[in-house]
Amino acid sequence: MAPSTNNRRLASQSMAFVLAGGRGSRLKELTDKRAKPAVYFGGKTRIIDFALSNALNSGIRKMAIATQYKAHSLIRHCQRGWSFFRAERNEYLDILPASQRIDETNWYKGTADAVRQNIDIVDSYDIEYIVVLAGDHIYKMDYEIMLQEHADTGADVTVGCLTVPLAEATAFGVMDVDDNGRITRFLEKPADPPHMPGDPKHALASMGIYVFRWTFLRELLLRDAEDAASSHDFGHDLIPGIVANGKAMAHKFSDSCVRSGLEEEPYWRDVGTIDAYWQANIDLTDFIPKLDIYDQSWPIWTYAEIKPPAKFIHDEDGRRGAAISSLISGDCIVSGSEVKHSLLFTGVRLRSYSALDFAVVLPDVTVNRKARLKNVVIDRGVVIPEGLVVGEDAAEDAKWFRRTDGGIVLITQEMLDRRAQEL
Ligand code: ADQ
Ligand code: ADP
Repeated sequence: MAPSTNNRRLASQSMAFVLAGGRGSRLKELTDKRAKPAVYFGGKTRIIDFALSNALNSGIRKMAIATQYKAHSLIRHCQRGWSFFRAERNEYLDILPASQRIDETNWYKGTADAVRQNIDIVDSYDIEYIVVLAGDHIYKMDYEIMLQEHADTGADVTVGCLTVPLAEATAFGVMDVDDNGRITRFLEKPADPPHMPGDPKHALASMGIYVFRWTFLRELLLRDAEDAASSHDFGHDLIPGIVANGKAMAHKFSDSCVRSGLEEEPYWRDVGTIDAYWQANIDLTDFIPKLDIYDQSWPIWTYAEIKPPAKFIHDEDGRRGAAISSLISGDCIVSGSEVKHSLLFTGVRLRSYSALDFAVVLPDVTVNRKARLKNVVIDRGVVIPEGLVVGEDAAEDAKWFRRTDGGIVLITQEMLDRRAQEL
């Protein structure tokens, strides 16, 4: 169980600054129209809802979201879903699009610059601590525990970290820590990452989340802005600088999970590739998923329209419409068709004789008669033509759609339109 609200002393003096400007280009066409934090995840929610819900459930009531790349879908979602903060209660949620603050040509140059360009807004929140978060990870975490650790150790920065396989560590900030948890070396995305002592298969990686005292970070940002050699990025510039000249501490996600009791096994996913995105969604269909989205003590908040319930019906020929080992959201209609090991977002319609197997189907998709789709991700609003078969012939799939090396097929409307024109 999470600590009770009267223990949330530090969270109430803190803000969450959520970095949500990155594209997430490895998600390919899924992020052609929307930034990665706005990508749908888990049936009803979007990726950014996890960071925002963590902050809210941790007791943080002041939040800012920095956006940049293809921000419209993200901004619309945050305005609709996260607009319940009330200034009268000293609660704030500000959406901070790049290029509209200091002058109209000044985009955020890096993650630290995204905070620096909004110093005046952070000042106005009158906070002691700032929790810098990435808007593009799936996990549950109680930031009060990290804040307490930060205050107890008197660190200049506390960096959230976890253990990752050495082979994947090149995509992360990788660190060495001493016996007290102090970071002694920090390498951003090293080509040849160092492994953990006594564990040649793993590295200690940054989660890209940081706690600072605001007065400390504020000064650091102003100094960094004057530094012509800096790329104004937390991972490249600020964190290595503090490791060299100040006191940087590591906060272990696994310890945090044990202390908060939120997850039995630490669960954190980047979902940065189509394979990882598909897998993390499909994992939710497991008998006991590693990520518990049903935990009432740590709800994942989102924007959701009020929709009618999901419906399963026999078609006119008397064929059963059924789903098993699947998550089916509101306003889905499964008619004379079969759904297995799949996750259907809101408003998906399945017509007779169609079948889905290991499918992640984004909102408002229609699957027409006799389509059979396996190991797929289907983008929002796609209309699957009658009789389309995907997941049985790799060469045919790769001809029209984006097929990953892992054998997952992403289907968008643009791909289907091209196919229809050329056939
Ligand atoms: P990356 O995630 O690769 O590494 P980055 O691309 O800078 O770093 O993205 C960090 C976050 O900031 C993302 O949520 C992204 O959406 C956002 N972002 C990127 N550019 C932005 C901009 N100009 N304005 C606003 N937001 C922006 C980071 C750390 C690593 C760490 C990994 C963990 O640098 O040390 O290991 O996160 O995933
Ligand atoms: P969401 O990401 O909310 O599911 P869509 O997939 O419908 O939204 O679209 C992604 C983004 O692209 C949205 O911000 C939407 O406003 C924008 N968009 C969609 N279609 C068009 C279009 N034809 N012209 C311009 N913008 C569009």
